Amino acid sequence: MKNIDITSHVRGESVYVDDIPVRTGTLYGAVFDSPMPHGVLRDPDVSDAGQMAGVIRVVTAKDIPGENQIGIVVDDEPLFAEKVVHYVGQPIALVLAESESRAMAAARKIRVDIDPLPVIIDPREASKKGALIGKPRTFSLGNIDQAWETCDHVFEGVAESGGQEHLYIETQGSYAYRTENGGIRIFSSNQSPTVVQKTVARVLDVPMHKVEVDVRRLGGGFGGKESQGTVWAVMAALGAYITKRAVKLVLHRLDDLRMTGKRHPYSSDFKIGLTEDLEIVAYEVSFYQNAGAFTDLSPAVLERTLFHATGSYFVPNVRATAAGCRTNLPPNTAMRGFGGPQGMFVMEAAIAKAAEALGVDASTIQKKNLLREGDAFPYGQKTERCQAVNCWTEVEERCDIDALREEVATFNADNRLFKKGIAFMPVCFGISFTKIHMNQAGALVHIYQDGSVGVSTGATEMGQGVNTKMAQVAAQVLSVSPDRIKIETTNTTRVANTSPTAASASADMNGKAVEKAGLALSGRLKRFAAKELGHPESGASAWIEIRNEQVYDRGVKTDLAWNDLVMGAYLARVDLTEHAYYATPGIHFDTDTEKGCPFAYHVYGTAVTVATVDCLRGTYEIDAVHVVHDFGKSMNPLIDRGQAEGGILQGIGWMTMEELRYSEEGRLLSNTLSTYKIPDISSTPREMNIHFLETAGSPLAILKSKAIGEPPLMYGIGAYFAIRNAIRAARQDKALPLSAPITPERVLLSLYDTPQRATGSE
Ligand code: MTE
Ligand code: LUZ
Ligand code: MOS
Repeated sequence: MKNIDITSHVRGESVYVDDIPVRTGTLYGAVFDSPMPHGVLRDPDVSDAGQMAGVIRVVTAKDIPGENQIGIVVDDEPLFAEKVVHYVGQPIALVLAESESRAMAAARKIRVDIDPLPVIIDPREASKKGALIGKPRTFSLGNIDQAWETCDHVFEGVAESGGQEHLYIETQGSYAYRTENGGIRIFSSNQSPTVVQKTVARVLDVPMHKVEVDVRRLGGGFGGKESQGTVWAVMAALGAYITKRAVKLVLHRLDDLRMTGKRHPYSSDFKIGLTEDLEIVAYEVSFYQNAGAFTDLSPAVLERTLFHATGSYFVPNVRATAAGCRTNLPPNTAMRGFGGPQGMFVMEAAIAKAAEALGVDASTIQKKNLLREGDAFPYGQKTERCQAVNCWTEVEERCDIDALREEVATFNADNRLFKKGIAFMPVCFGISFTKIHMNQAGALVHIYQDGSVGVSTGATEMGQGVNTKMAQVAAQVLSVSPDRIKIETTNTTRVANTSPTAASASADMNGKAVEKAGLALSGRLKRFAAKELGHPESGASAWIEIRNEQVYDRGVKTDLAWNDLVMGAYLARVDLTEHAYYATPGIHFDTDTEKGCPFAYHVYGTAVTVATVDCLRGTYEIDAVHVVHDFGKSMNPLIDRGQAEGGILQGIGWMTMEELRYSEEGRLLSNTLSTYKIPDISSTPREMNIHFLETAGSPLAILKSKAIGEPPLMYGIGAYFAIRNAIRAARQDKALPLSAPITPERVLLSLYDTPQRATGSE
């Protein structure tokens, strides 16, 4: 089934926050943010700004009726800086004016006096100075200290991975106005309506029932609107609360780039031990997470790094330690993969280092150590329906790996200035929020008198197709045409206490709630139909079936069609509405022992990436990405393939060209789209072959269709190692750093001992 939004998207009729028709008297917001990375803040001077024509109000921390606090895990983040600023881009004031341009002009007139304090932007330096967020955590398995003695080879090293900008097409934004009796309604581009509701209530000091949050869709979120969409929603709500006028706050792209957090950069130490026949027997890793200035979601991201520290491999002796390090950067946050990619990158770096030192192909080590059925992860859970080996061998066959290797070897022998490299990247990603309590969802389903259906859930649509999947579930369980289903906005008054749309689990969890509601409704309709068809006895509803909008009685088609059934049920006073609740069963985790069974299931797959490096220029192309992925029984192959392709490209971007640069004073240097390059059509792999592995799926996946949102991003790690292998084909003698992204500049520096200068004498 095609995406239900396809027509309105193509016609430009889909509504985003900036498209909502504004009410008369609407005010526009512009945020004034800290120009300094760290320092003591004197009272901001807003008088010039406040006197400008069209400016209605300048809001600062002093105007907050409730708490100046928006922390999601820990209460350490003010809405507006007060007394101290902690990063360049930290909001200090909100200007409200009659037009956006006036608001922005006024914001530029605000003056602040900041006495500088020391600045830290490096996570290792933060760790040395004890600037940690929470306590470091350690996951372990076996006995690592003894294990080293049994190793024939031990290698150590450092791996670095950079941050990543979400670059959702729709920037952060919200629209808010007051309703009667002190209520407030907020339209937001947001993955977490309930978090917005709760935080607005806290900042305004009103009960949650006064706050209604409504999300039609997001023009992309990618994790960047899991916690950080809240800030702007709360500001709009606060502005509306204070001025009693509607307030619209949509960030300009450059403000969004500067003020919001990104994927966490990590710096890590690893040590890997192998036997003579390349079995990995020991792995030790220390992660230094660059968390930024406030906690945000960093401890949860850190936790997922630990969960995925050993990637797709079974390692019997493991010690993985992770520390969240507080720096003077914008608070880094959720981004597709949520710490998982950072953990897996270090494991792959360790294997690459071992392979290079031993003179074997990394894939030999990778393949040998893949997870098998029943293997334990360091956190105690064991693999079930493990597809790691199946995906690997299937992709080897599909891409004809022997011929491919031969082709690459011949190419490399024939070419001096161009070199090719191949890399395998196996992925194993756990599905569920790692915080157990977050694994709950709800749905509200109405059948209207004409037989059409309205479905509300806690999931937000951000381009990943969750609304289409919800419509499919409802259509299937009620056995009606998908045309009869409408997916409503995500609204806190219809489905309450929702978890963010995140962790790739929204289709599963919200879908299961829709399925439950649908089953309850069809059960009720069948009981009614049984009576209508002359079977008053209890249990007779078991004879009734609804198939393609038609009622069947003991397998025989009756004259009773869906429309008449629904209308008849209504007249007979049958409740045609159902709310259902789903909580993922069987998952648990104990943070004292760091053991449990945190994931409903794992998603598996393997990618083979081929890259070509231009050794004169340092540029490269990704020739092909061949993937075999375990989608389970995909309920929507079109959407799932789109998720895989998009995820892969985003992963390639993170590992290759997307480079976030901060100055030593914590100022974002890559602050425009000319200095922060994301993959465009010309950097897309020439070929992306994504094969759906036939598997049984998981009973905890919606309709056995496994979660797909995040896992494919990690195939992008293969691009890093394919490029690295191409460089090594040119320079076997040279020790290369394990540092991502591998930008063309870095490729060039790896290829030549001395950077070539135009006037150079070399
Ligand atoms: N796809 C699109 N088009 N836009 C997005 O913002 N977010 C990703 C992924 N795919 C995203 C996307 C992230 S970070 C997650 S967690 C999942 O979608 C969330 O949706 P799901 O739980 O329905 O998979
Ligand atoms: N968000 C979250 C996530 O709060 N918890 C998670 O475990 C998670 N995992 C992936 C992406 N977002
Ligand atoms: Mo995705 S990082 O879970 O929003």
